[in-house]
Amino acid sequence: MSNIYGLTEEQEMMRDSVREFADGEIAGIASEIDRSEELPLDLCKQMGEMGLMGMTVPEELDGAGLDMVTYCLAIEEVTRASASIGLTMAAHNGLVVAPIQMFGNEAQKKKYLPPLARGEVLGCFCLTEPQAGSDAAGTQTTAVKKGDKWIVNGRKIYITNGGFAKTAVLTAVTAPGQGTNGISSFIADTDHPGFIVGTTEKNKLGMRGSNTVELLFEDLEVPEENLLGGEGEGFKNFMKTLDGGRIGIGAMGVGIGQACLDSSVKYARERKQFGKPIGTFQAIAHKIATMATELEAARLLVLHAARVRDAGKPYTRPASMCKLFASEMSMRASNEAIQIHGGYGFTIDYPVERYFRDAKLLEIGEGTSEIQRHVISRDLLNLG
Ligand code: COS
Repeated sequence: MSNIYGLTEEQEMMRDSVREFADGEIAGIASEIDRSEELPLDLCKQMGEMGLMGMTVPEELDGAGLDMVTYCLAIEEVTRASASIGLTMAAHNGLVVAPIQMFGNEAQKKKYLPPLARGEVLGCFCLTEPQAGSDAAGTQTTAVKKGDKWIVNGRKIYITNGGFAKTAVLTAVTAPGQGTNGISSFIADTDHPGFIVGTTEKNKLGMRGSNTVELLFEDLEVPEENLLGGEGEGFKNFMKTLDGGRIGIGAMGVGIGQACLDSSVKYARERKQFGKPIGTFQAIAHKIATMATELEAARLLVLHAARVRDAGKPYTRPASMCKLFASEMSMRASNEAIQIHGGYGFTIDYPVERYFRDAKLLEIGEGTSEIQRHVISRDLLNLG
């Protein structure tokens, strides 16, 4: 197909090579990754070698030096094969590499970005706490300055990559009583004493191959030079990080949507009932038409948000819009994909039940659909 999305030759080439990699190396083991609930770390390393773990990091820091549009194309392709691997990649790039790149000083970037970008180490983003989910400012983790160190205490939950990460970015209250301005962000080495990996979530509804853990910080020592951004800027830094992350989640929605469409078209052409392929029945054909149309709309919203960001313009609203629409689209698409597959779709013999389970997380992680509607509407209404 000719280039209908206004992509550059370089963007198309990268998309095609990630597609080939995802089809060849990930798609065949996606179901096994889901069933075993184990993140294949060697695959992450391989992805690092391909430049997928530091996509927007400059080449001089061992990254691929690519733009947000290319990043989204890659996330889509990887997620189409396995959403668990797509999430691992999105959390690493969008929530760990990105804030260090955006808010880190030169020394921090030089120290932390190259190994992350090469995929030698994984990163995790530590925001969510038992009392701080949608209310991200409800953080109870504290960091107290003692000499040339910050002493961090607290508990984080649902942390993607947390069980394997070597580099963590985290938020903690440094000035109690000052609301969001009293929260700072830090880079922590996970092999320091006091960084404790707690319970690993098992039997999640979906994204079973992605690693989700509880983390405990018990007098974790963070050197003062690891403050990320200025003191009291942590909440805003993490909000800006999530704006970018949400574009990545939108791209994941497109990946799952595409997988649903591919499976549904194939099945509707092959499966015969009443002596004809079921795709000849309007009830099925129209489901596929709706799925394809909504998928295309989501893809364009994601590309738009990525382009706004690449252009250096404010992207909070387009990011939330693409995340909201693409995640809900992927939920509808996977629901309809199962319906098209009938009883077969309800079993693990076909991948559509996995798409359905994985899609649900996209409506929750990196801000629920309710939070996205809140962000979009308050930006429009401007009522304070
Ligand atoms: N970019 C830059 N600054 C931002 C921002 C953004 N996207 N969002 C908020 N801020 C700033 C505000 O401008 C405000 O600054 P001032 O104090 O200078 O006025 C400050 O941060 C506090 O913002 P706000 O008052 O909006 O904070 P709230 O406590 O009302 O929280 C929401 C806002 C609900 C949007 C936020 O908590 C949120 O996104 N929650 C969802 C969290 C989430 O996605 N978690 C998933 C983590 S899983 S990886």
